[in-house]
Amino acid sequence: MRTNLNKIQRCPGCGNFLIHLALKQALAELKIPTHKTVIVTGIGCNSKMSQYMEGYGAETLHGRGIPFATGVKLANPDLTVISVSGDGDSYGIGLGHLLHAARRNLPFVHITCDNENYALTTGQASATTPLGVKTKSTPEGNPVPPLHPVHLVETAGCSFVKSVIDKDMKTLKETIVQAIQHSGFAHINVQQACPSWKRW
Ligand SMILES: Cc1ncc(C[n+]2csc(CCOP(=O)(O)OP(=O)(O)O)c2C)c(N)n1
Ligand code: SF4
Repeated sequence: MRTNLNKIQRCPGCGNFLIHLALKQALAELKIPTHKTVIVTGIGCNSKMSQYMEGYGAETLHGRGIPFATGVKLANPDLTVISVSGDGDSYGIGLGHLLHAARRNLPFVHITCDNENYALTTGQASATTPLGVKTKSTPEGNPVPPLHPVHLVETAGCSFVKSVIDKDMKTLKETIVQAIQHSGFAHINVQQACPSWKRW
């Protein structure tokens, strides 16, 4: 259980501040005690969320947060398990885990902080980077169309999947509350600001 929180390190204007706050507000509204909460993250800018919140948390491997969260939920179904990762993690290296979590329908929440790039590694194109956009890895414009995460996860059988913008804090907090209360797997794609790399 983490009680000594590290100094939060994010760029000014990062949407992860808003997602983090909305998650804290949702857990507070539902009165879920810290000893019943587990935040599981992959690796990425977003993934410090598990370090920056009171309670239990694990910063796992890039793309492997969902299997870790699955194990936690199976071992102790009484825990509220929130998995958080980036679009690079959720829709790239970890996509298989996301789709199988949707099929299995275990009751935990996965939040994707979708800033449309690999931010921690300094702004390469991801599976949600729009077509034609210039990034570090696509200097002449992204030649590959983005996938549509909500349709994809819905098609895999997920009965709760929503896309929300980070700056609409009220909707974001309410969506997280509904996702936690949902009886099966719930996925939230958050359109996240990344002023350092997402300049489109
Ligand atoms: C197996 C593995 N592959 C690659 C990396 C390098 N890596 C660390 S973070 C990251 C990208 C993170 O992007 P995203 O998941 O979108 O999160 P963000 O940083 O944008 O929040 C990569 C490729 C790694 N740590 N582990
Ligand atoms: S690089 Fe982007 S995602 Fe990472 S902390 Fe800075 S603004 Fe946030």
